[in-house]
This record gives sequence, C-alpha cells and structure tokens, in this order.
Amino acid sequence: MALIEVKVPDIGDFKDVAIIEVLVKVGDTIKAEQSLLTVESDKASMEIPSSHAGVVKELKVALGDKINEGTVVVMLEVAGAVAAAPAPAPVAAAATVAPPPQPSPAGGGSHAASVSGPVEVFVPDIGDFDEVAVIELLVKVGDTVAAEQSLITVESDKASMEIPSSHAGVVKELKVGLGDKVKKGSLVVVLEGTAGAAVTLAVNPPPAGEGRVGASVVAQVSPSASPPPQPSPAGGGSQTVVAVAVPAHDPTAPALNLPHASPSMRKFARELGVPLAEVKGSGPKGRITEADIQGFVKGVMAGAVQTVAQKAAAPAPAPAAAAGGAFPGLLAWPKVDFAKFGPVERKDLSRIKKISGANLHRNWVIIPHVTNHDDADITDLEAFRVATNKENEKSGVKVTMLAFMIKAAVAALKKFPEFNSSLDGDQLVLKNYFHVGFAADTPNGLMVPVIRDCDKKGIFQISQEMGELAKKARDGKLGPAEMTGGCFSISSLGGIGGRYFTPIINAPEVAIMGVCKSAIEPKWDGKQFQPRLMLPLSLSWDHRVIDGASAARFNVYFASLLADFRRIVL
Ligand code: CAO
Repeated sequence: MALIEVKVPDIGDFKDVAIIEVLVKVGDTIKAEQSLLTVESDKASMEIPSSHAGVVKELKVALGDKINEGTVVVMLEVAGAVAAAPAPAPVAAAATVAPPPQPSPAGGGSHAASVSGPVEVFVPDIGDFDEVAVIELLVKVGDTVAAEQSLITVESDKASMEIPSSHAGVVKELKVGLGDKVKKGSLVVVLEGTAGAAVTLAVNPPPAGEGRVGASVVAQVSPSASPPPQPSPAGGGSQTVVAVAVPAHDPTAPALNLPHASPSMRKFARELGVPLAEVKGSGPKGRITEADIQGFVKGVMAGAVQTVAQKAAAPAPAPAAAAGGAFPGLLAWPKVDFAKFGPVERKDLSRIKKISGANLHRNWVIIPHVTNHDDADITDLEAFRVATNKENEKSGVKVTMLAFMIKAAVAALKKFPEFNSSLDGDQLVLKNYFHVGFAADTPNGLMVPVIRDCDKKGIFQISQEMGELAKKARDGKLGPAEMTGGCFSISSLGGIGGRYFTPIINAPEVAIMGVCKSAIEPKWDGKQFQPRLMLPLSLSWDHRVIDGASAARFNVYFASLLADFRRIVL
C-alpha cells in the first residue's frame, strides 16, 4: 500500500477555476480515471479524473475552492508500490480564438485580419478529443456574431465546451447540425464580414516552455489517454494568441443566456427531454442542479410550469381556474360564451382565492391523497365543553370543540411522528414542534392560520388564540408569519353541516383532519341502542409518507381521545 497525491492535471490556460462539485468522499474506493471534481469557468465545465485507482484517504479541496494545474485534490491509498506519482495528465485541449486550420502568417509575427469576404470558422484544437457531439447550436444563419462569441456547444462524457468564433461577421452558412460529431478542423460556420467588424489577431511565438494556445475553452481528457506535455522550443513552431482585439460589441448580436450546467446535468436533462434553457438554476452562480431539473419535470407534470414548446402549442390561453390545461395531452379548458345561454356577470377572483387556488391545485395534483373516514363519540366531551363554557361565562373565552381536537391532534402527532413530517427530496423531515393550522372560512376565501406550540398551551389559550386568528383572517389582517410553519391542519365544517369530505393536504404537511357536524346516532352498547353524539372524521394523508394502517391507527387513537379526554394525560 502506498499513499499518493492526486493532482489537477494540465488544464491548459485555465487558472483559478472554481470547484462546483466534489464527487467523492473520504473512504470511497475509486477507479483510475473516475471523476473526482467538477470545475467550471464561464465557458466550460469539466470533470477532473483520478490518475490512479485506490481509496480516498483525505480530501484536500472543498466546494468553492479555486484550483490550478498541480493542485493536490486527494490523498489516495493505492495498492502496491507506486514508483512515482504520475505527471499530471496533460490536456492537449485548448480552444482558441485563433482558428488553427486557417492560414497563418509564416513564422508568427503580427497579423491583421480584416473580415470582409467569406470566412470559414473551424473547430480549434480541442485536444485529444477525436470526435465530440454538437449538443447546442448557439447561432443561426443571419445572426451577427462577435469574435469569441460561442457558436456551438460540444460535449464528451467528461466535459462540455463552447466553440467560439474566430472572427466577427454574419453567419452565412451553418455547417454543423445538432448531434453531428466534430473534431479539430471541422468547419462550423461560414461568416461574411460586416462593415467595421474586423478582428485583429496578434499572433506571436509562444514564450519559452509554453506550447499551447490561449484557451477560451478547455477540456479535460483522461490521464491515460494523453501524452505528457511536450515542452516546445522557445519561439518555435506552435502559436500562442497573446492579444485579441475584439471589435466593439454589436448590440444586434443575439444575447446568449446559456444554461449553466455540468456535462452530467446536460446529459440528464437531455435524457428527460428537459429544455435546459428554461430551467432556473439554484446552484452557485445560477448553476443548474439535478434537483432543479427534477423540480422542472415535476412542475410540468403538475401543470404549474409550461415549457416554451407547450406554450407555443397551446390552442388558446386557458383561464386561471383552468391551469390544468397545461397537462401534456389534456384538452384546453373549454372557452364558452355563457351569455349565449342567459344573463351573466363577471367578477374577478379575490387575491386569496387566486393564491389558495394555485396552492390547492398543486397539492391535489402532486400529493397522492387517501382519505380515511371514522367517527368519534364526543357525547361526554361535548357535555364537558358546554359545562366548562357555562362555568367560565364571564371569562369572555368560549371553548370550542376545535380546541379539544387540536390538543388531541398534538397527542396523536406525538404517538405517530410520521404525521408530523414533511418530504424533502428523498428525506423525511420529522418535526419536534407542534404548530397546528385550522381552516378558516373568510369572505375572501379560505385561509389557514397556525397556532404555534400547541403542546405547551391549554384549551383556554388555544380557544382564545383561535378566536383572535379567525377574526384577523376574516378582517384580512393575517400576516404571512401567522400562516406558515404548520405541522398538521384541521378543517372543521362542524359549525355548518355535512357528513364527510376529502380535505386537501396543506403542503408541505403530510396530513389533514377534516371534521363535520356531529349528530346523535344510535350506538349498540351490547344490550341496547344508546343515543350518542358522533363526530364524523375525514383524515387525508400523503401516501408517499404514510400507510393506510398508520392512518387507521391515527384515526382510532384520535377518536379514542375525544371519546375519553382523560386518555390524553396517560
Ligand atoms: N358539530 C356540531 N356543531 C359544531 C361542531 C361540530 N363538529 N363544531 C362547531 N360546532 C358548533 C359550535 O359549537 C358552535 O355552536 P354554538 O354557537 O351553539 O356554540 C357553532 O357550531 C359555530 O362554531 P364556530 O364555527 O364558530 O367555531 P369552531 O371553533 O367550530 O370553528 C372556525 C371556528 C374558524 C374553524 C370556523 O368558524 C370556520 O371558519 N370553519 C370553516 C372551515 C372551512 O372552511 N373548512 C373547509 C376548508 S376546505 O378544506
């Protein structure tokens, strides 16, 4: 066993490139050439591979660090004796604003290229890549491009890079298509010069020891595939672009708002058919992450997001209430001239209805809801509630059945913690606090104020806070802080009527209890029917988190507490 340093190989003219992903951790067993890091510049992202197979003993870099050729990335324990850590893998790949295949003045020196006739722009030296696929066309015929403006994006399994134009001009012919394979010397576009769009390329011999061109993009190739860097003789053969005079920016040139994503994310997006340009990146500098792509797909599936292509294909704009028309394959919302059938009036949806409608729609579409119905015998609790209110008439606080239900919900959340959770990707966030929301019917629409720390509050305090919050909701005075942070919600239609319903879960919560109007029902006590006050319960739950058996147990326990509230202190 030997411990070796794995260093950043030759990455061309890139200096101080930021690490945007660390792909291994201490203890990982890795193969030679396995990617260790992703680094990114403004034009290319690339993965830095390991020179050896082994076990990662120490990580020498972290997210956000800037690296250069020779930076030690990891300490690797490798099998057997390693004579010497290999020289950093050379990168023969460096794309330049100078088009290598184009005629250059013999022996270097200065060269002024005034572009007036047609100019062919070729793929420059991209190193050891034999053939890379064109994954994006960034210009089209008729576009005016500036020198150095990216023309196409190419991608291998380790890097994606943009191929810049060597000259300014107007694109007359596009010589490559999406999916074409290109390599050094492939013709990309034919440009025709525009007035004043001259580029001056000063081509000088390279400084001693430097054998490569000034890179505007660079690609990492596997260490084993690349020859060691060959020092070039001072002043000899190869050319280095040391100065580029670019014409003033052409305001008519297309604005490039290219998606910022690593090669693996581009591949992932392509596999899913996701238009990366439409995905908003949440990573550093707006980089698109896997979660962003997944979120985009979910949004499209839920109808909350429409791709540009879907928008273009939509037959007619659907009304707000019919955002579901965005489902791929679904008919657009029917557009009906109701006045044809009788007199009508139009009224704008309230702001609250618009907001709550969008939230309810998302929750209903995304969450696999199941609703379990049950009944609670609240005969004794209702008698206790009425007596309590009578005794405390002067206090000004009316104890409601909902307050008892909130306390019962807290006890049930403690007994069944998955009901007090939220989904966060592949993780379940279990909460150690007990904030319970209650649906309030207001003139402007449904609102769900949240009572905090219900585990620490008594029935009187909960009743009082509920009264205050319900009043604020009806007066339109609830603040956002009073409607967020809930763990579980209760929607009571008990004061109105009905038997059972299917409440929609208030995401990111995973369950909601709906209650309807209690009624006296005959209940068999083993000998005879007894008149009992029965409260209908409807528990909706998220089947991604909760199973039917747990939901049935939750309801049974909840109902047992309401049937005999003394159980809450057991
Ligand atoms: N069964 C029978 N009667 C009930 C009851 C039940 N389950 N729940 C409440 N009542 C009675 C109360 O005892 C009260 O009667 P008294 O005036 O004789 O005492 C009356 O109904 C009115 O109660 P309330 O509605 O004022 O009080 P509450 O605590 O039950 O509810 C609140 C408060 C804010 C939840 C309620 O006013 C409300 O807005 N409910 C609608 C919620 C809603 O819209 N849900 C649907 C959302 S869609 O998912």
